[in-house]
Amino acid sequence: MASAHVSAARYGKDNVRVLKTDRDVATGIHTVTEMTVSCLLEGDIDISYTKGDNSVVVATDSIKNTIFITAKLNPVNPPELFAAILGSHFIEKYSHIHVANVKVVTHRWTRMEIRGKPHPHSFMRDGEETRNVEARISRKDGIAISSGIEGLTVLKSTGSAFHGFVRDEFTTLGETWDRILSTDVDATWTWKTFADVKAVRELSSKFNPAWEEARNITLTRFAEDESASVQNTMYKMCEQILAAVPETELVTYSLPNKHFFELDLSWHKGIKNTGKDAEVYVPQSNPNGLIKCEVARGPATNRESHL
Ligand code: AZA
Repeated sequence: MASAHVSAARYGKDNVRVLKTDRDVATGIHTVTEMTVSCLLEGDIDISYTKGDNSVVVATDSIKNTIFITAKLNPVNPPELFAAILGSHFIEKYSHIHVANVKVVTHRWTRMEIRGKPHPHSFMRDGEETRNVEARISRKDGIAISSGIEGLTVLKSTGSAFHGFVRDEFTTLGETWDRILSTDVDATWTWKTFADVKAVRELSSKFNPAWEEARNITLTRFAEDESASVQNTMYKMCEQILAAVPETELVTYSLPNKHFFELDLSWHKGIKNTGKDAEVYVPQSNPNGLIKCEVARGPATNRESHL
């Protein structure tokens, strides 16, 4: 057998679904948080792969149990703090575990408005958008957290152009000064590294406003920008989030360009349905453009990309 070694390994439980209720007895107002959690551990675990020695393995079932117990004993909101508490547990309890990679996907349960008033205990799923947190809790490197939004689907029916691009023998796309723009927003903002869970706790009050700010900036920019391209609009969003949340150092967006093709209907009685007369479009499911960017605070450096 050729000489080989484990050059990287991590394991744990993925897709752990948790719902936590918070019941305010005084007011009768309930809050619900539904999350899908992943927790993958790294450390001195090579012998479980190379020798079948399970003495170093914290079973994935125990990792799942720990997620439930941690959710019971701690706040799950903000998810950044929950992720940090969960990951820190593993490196504190097991001396041979050096890193925990925690992902928390929080699903939307928006409080219902009933008869014009927020209902104390009824909620609705208003879209597939999620609030995501990815945390790497490391004995050596501290706690790296990035927060994000995924699956926020938006569309604008004007205020978007795309012209001046390369024209050569491969080009069929026409220039446009007015088109439909639609995308599923996937955005992340990365926080300055935290020394430990105490440092995360100290910044705890910033995480929810940052998510609100990033979501608001995304929607407002999308709606109000006279877009020259997806590239240009997303860059403006990144810049604005970095300015609004000084504790962040990096923002990324990944935006599919969901195309809506104009349809020539002139074959039917000369009907006009293109250019300024376009009303009926054909939504395309694929292929789609995919535009990504990462914007870092300060001048350019040779840092590794997160895309
Ligand atoms: N960016 C856009 O905004 N629209 C496009 C592109 C692009 O790179 N390519 N085709 N259409």
